Amino acid sequence: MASRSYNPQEIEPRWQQYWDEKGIFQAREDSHKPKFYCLVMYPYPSGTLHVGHPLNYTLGDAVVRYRVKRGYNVLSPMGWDAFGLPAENAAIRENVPPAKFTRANIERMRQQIKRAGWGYDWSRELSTADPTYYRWTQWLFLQFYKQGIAFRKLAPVNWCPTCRTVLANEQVHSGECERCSTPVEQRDLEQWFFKMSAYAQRLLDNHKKLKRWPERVIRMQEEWIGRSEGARVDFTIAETGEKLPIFTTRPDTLFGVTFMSLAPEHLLVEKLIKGTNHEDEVMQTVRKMRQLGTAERERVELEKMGVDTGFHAINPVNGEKVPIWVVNFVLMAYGTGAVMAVPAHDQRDFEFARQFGLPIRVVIQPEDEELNPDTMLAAYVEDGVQVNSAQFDGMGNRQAKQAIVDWLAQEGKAEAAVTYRLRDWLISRQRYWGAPIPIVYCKDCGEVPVLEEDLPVLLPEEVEFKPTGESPLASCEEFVNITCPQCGGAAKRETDTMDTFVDSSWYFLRYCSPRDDRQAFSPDRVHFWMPVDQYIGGIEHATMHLIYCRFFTMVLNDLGLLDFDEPAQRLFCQGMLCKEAHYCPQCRWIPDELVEGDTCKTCGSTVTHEMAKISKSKLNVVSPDEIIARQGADALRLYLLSDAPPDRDQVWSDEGLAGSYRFLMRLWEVVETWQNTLAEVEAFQGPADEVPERLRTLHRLTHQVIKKLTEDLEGRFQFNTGIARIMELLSATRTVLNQGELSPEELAVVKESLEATVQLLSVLTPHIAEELWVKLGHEPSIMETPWPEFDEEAIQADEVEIIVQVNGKLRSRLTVPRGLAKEELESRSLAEEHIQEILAGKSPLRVVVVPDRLVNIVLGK
Ligand code: ANZ
Ligand code: ZN
Repeated sequence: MASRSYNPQEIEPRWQQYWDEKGIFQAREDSHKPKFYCLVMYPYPSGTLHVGHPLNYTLGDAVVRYRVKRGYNVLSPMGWDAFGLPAENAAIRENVPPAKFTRANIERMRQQIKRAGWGYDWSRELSTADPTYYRWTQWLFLQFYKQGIAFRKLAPVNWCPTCRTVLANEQVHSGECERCSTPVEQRDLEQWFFKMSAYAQRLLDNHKKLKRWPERVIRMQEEWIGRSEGARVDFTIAETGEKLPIFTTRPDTLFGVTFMSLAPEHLLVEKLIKGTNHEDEVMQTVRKMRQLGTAERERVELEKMGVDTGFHAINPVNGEKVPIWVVNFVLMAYGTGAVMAVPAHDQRDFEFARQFGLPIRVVIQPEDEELNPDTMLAAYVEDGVQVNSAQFDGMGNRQAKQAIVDWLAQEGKAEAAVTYRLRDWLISRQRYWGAPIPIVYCKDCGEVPVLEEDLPVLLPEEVEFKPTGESPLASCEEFVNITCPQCGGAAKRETDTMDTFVDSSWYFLRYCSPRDDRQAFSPDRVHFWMPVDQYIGGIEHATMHLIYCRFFTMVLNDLGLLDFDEPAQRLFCQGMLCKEAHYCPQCRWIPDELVEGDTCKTCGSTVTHEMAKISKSKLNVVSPDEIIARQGADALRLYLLSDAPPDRDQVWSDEGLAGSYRFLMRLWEVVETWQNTLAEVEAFQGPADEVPERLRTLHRLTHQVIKKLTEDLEGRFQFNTGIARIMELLSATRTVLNQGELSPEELAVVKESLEATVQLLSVLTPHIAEELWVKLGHEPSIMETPWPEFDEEAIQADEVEIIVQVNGKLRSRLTVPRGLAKEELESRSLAEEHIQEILAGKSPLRVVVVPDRLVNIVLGK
């Protein structure tokens, strides 16, 4: 038979079609087999695969194929996170309806995904923008609404006074409207929320159930949830007698308070200064402060602004009156929006006090130096001893925290309190391309939920996308005007749509029964498949999505709709792919092709290079399509997994990709060259001690590599080192083959190694593996053959390390052949140099020998 060369373009589509026809990845529910649900984060249908996807999906595919071979019922679904801003922007820019734009993108990306050969059960495909899906997103909203978990309240939004519209955060550029450059204001509007703050503690407590989530993700979530222990302390406004509660983590510094700080949005601000003669002046500054968003105001480098209200607060510990200021670094959404300022012990307060000439009073002294408020260069934030603190003087400050709160609590002026950074989830978007919030407003009945049987609230497709800045839904009369479900009177629909993160908070449940038109998810199917056994996605989702979907699962558990409260057993987050990007001062970011050395080919300017996360904006993208067309999907997959541990960021290298391709060619050639010779023997299957002497090493290596890959696929995911070992195994096999003159017994062992190589690769580079499996004389599909088992006996090195003790103390180690006789072990130990020194000519009383483990030499006194 003429030798054929490796041609991925020919073999890959053929095997993809074969798997498809055989239904290899169709989920089955066989009650005699264990189940495995492998979920990869579904893509946003932007039009082309993002470079992050191939790594994510290749990892998932390896796990899926491994479980299929292990005989599990495997669920491996794929779908589309189809709502969102880019489709809406394309509609405005190019005048294509978002639905059409999205559908076309899905078609294209489905083809791309299929061509990469990742195995999915396409019969379960879903799109969140499909009414058959968002009907249930709306239904879930109604369940949340009934329980008070979905609710409406005033919240600040970005408001452009010129366009008279709400802006998304993305539409605000350095504090200005992207359309008209008017400074954006923060305005309070009625918005929809999910009560996620009520789940803050449970989200933290449940971390103990997530033992198989990356440590890094748990840390990030803890930070995001941001639990702080401290106290709520009530100050009193001197002029009005009103209470002014604050949250502090440092009640030990209460005697050091020299002023109070209010957030610019604090309700008291306007109330206090209304009608005073400095109202206008103060409000002007306050309005300026309100313009900045939360994130900007939290930055340490923020330029501090403040204004004195002229009012005072009474400190409950000593009755002292301190001025009340409004400052830009206090956030309304944290604690109570009011802060007791202690410049001596808080850096921001310190800087503020210095800037505005406010007093600084030290109340905690370090052990080894005396702080002087006039000469201090920074706040003292460490522990120390209380001073200027009345009866608490001399107490350690940690102890004082508790003591001061206890003392104030007796008079009802304070109580221990816990605060979280985690906010309620603002889910309403003043946007078109999302699931409409199923609520109507009736002038008689008020806020009324849409009846469940009237779902879905369909998103009208034929709407006008004129760039007025107003949401197209609000101007769509047929959508807005409706009759009230309660009284039949005239009513108006809510025109806000839901955040797309709501869609992705439950898609994994829908995959269990994606065509069910009677319920969001079938309890039986969910019972069978959930929780997800392995979730795989990018580290950029460590907080938002991975907290939202946990929150959803908990709420559904509380509603009795799920009997578990965490969505995924095991999580793996892959790192990001980076590549050199080039910047030309004239042409800005330019692609590789337009660079020669340090020169821009277009304009001749000197170019600078930078390693950056692969992104369209920096023109450093690599196209999976082109690579697959050139070197094939298998080479791409192998490269992505072989380059670095997949949880780290990796740097793209064309050279690395070429190396993976060469490896596959080499493997192909070995099988091509030797298939006839090997056809004459059966692969070796016997016990390790029947392996011909000359092939012991190869046999051992084979089983070591099987073990390594098995552990990676069971969840360790260190595929880069696993692949290195597979490569090592192939070279060892070639070396043996090239030595020639192998007996049939020896050939059998070679065949075992080569078949193992192909078997291991069947989950990493599945197309070539299928093809070579047939060449090695088997029926397809390799996917229907079991994963190779490793033989522990064979893995054990033929040599063992023996511990040599003298009077029970470790004195030396020896490496000897496994199974060495007792007498021989004893004499070798006694002859060892170091032991000879210790013996110093004496002969031992006794020698205890445990073969393959230790020798203990007992010496007399
Ligand atoms: C007085 C004090 C003295 C504070 C001191 C700190 C040091 P974490 O740990 O992040 O929870 N704070 C309270 N509410 C705030 C708000 N809405 N905006 C900005 N800052 C606020 O931070 C808690 C501390 O942040 C609180 O403890 C309060 O300042 C401030 F030597 O109270 B502290
Ligand atoms: Zn009504």
